[in-house]
Amino acid sequence: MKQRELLALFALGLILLGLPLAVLGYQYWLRPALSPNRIIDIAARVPEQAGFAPDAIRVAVGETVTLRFASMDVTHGVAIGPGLGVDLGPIDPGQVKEITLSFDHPGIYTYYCTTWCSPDHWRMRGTIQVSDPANPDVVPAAQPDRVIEALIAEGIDIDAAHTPPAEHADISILAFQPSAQRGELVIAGGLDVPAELRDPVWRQSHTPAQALELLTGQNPATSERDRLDAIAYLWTQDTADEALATGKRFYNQNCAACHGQSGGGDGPAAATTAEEPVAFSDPGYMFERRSDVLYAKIRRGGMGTGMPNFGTLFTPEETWALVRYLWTLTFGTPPRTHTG
Ligand code: HEC
Ligand SMILES: [Cu+2]
Repeated sequence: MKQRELLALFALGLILLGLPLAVLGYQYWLRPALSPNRIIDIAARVPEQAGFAPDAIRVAVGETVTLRFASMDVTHGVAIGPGLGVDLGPIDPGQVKEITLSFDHPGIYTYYCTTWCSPDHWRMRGTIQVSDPANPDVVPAAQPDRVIEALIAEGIDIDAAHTPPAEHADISILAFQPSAQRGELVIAGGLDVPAELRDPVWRQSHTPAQALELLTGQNPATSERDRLDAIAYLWTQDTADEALATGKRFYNQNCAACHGQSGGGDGPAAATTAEEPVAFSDPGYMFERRSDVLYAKIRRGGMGTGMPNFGTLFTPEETWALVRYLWTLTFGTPPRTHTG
């Protein structure tokens, strides 16, 4: 009897141990041995415990690699940018997710966590250096950003701390929530819109407050509400649905934890930052903002404020999509009544 029990226990032990061993053996020995391409295993832990390991990998142009992400502690999420559109979604503890890809050009890409896993979550990033096999030692240079260069040439200090909204804004603006929806009707009703305000390039480098001044000069008899609504419309109208959807997806994944889902500056992680996250839903604050400066801040981050830099995660186009989405948090979604 005793012996049979022991035997049964032994058999059970073999099964309990053997199954995971077989899985591991397949994953880390058989599968790599059979795989036609290189498999790179990347362990994901909260940044306080080293984040991604490894946090830098090198790939040659044209090489096909499989990146295999395993979560070792809590639920993480993995996306790779800029501009690759790779999003593996959440990865639960013990789970493994992989992507097989290759790169056509030398460059630097970033894999990053998309789930708020810890207070240092946004530091959870790793780089993929794609180099030319002919010149493997040449580190691909970052492209200069023309928008940021133009701001610097203009003498704007992107790294300057922003002025708190209360000291800044026009009280009349704060008392009222401008609406893009109503603004369209105001403009359709015959408001005289100065040419600059119709120009997307001008709007990009000017604040709604500056636009309001021009609009008021041209339409002194119109009510201030109508003028504010018109600005709200102008600042959101040329956002294509597609860009808006991209901006929203990126925002909810990467920004809402601090800035709040609807832009109130009140996300669950807002309390962890050195400075208070900006409230994009506050028109009084946003009336004093320029789109190109918002763009630059997103790409470069705010030194010491707790605002991360996102320039290595998003393309310039993706960053603009984010800026456009921010304006809809202020002014609402533009009406979509036109077809062609
Ligand atoms: C870890 C928290 C955190 C996350 C995540 C975060 N931000 Fe911020 N953000 C801040 C803080 C704090 C500030 C305030 C910095 C300051 O005082 O100028 C800020 C400032 C900004 C500003 C500058 C506003 C201005 O007027 O100067 C922009 C634009 C911005 N964030 C956009 C974003 C976007 C877009 C994302 C996501 C892609 C994002 N933020 C993610 C914390 C965060
Ligand atoms: Cu994370």
